Amino acid sequence: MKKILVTGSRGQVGSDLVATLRQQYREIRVVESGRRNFSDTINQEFIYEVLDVTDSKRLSKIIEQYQVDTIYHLAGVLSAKGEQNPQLCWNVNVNGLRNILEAARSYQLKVFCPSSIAVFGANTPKFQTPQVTIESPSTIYGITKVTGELLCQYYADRFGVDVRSLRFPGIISYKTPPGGGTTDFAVEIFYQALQHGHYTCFVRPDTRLPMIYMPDAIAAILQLMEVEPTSITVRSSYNLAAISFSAAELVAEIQKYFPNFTCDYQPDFRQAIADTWPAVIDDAQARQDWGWQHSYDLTAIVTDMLEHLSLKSSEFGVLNSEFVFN
Ligand code: AKB
Repeated sequence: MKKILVTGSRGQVGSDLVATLRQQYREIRVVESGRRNFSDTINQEFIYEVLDVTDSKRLSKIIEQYQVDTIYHLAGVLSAKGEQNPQLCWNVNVNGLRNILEAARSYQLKVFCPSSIAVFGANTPKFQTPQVTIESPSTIYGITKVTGELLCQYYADRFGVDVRSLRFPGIISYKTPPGGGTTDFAVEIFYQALQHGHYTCFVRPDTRLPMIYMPDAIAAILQLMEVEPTSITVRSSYNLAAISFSAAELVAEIQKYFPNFTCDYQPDFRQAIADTWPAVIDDAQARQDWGWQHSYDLTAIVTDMLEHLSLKSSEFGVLNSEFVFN
């Protein structure tokens, strides 16, 4: 039986990944973990452990207790929150990852850890951004992700650690909202459309960024983790693309369902971050090495998001009855 530890398991990616792992694989034991204590994890069949990934002793204890063989390391601080607390961002993203890789070396674990399009910067080609190119991030988050990629490469080359990674674009999902990212507008907009029929967007309408829908992101993680090690030619992190759209194009797509939905634009500090990121990513290497392909385009994402958020609208309250999706 496989024993999987997921760090940051109640975050945006973690909550979807854990659900999919439990659904798709019968012969596994998933140990969830995160910094916070959740009351719903007491007295239930699922295992949840409080874990701050900067605490290497606690990490080792959990690995030994559950005889973990694989880690999906999703705990991290995103770009916007990172700018508000650069020290925390470095500590969690770099020291946390180093602890995971050290544990992987000692206990011979397989590891997945996410990188980001934030490794790129203003000097990187903005369109068809290649797998290997200039990485000149201007955010502390981007700097931690470049460092993380180099650490992954080093641990793979020097110690033979089987670590695999993806450079995620913005991830859109309905289960758990993201927290503290620059691409969060592409999720917030759906909640605001349903609740208020209006959204004030923190980036300009022409801001075009690479994005992916959660089911595609989860499929990419699981596909990458299942492929034979010999097929993997990139140990730093694979470029991963699905679609790219501007904020205005997203608004127009939502307006196809809700013609009265309005959006105004008040760019804040996150605009400067978005301006340094690529608009369109070239992920040919991932497609070639392990057959990556995405399923959801913008229309499919908007339809699915509105459908699912309408179903759970009682949780966050749809204020405007005109904005009921059916
Ligand atoms: C963020 O906006 O910080 C993240 C990312 C692209 O890494 N979603």
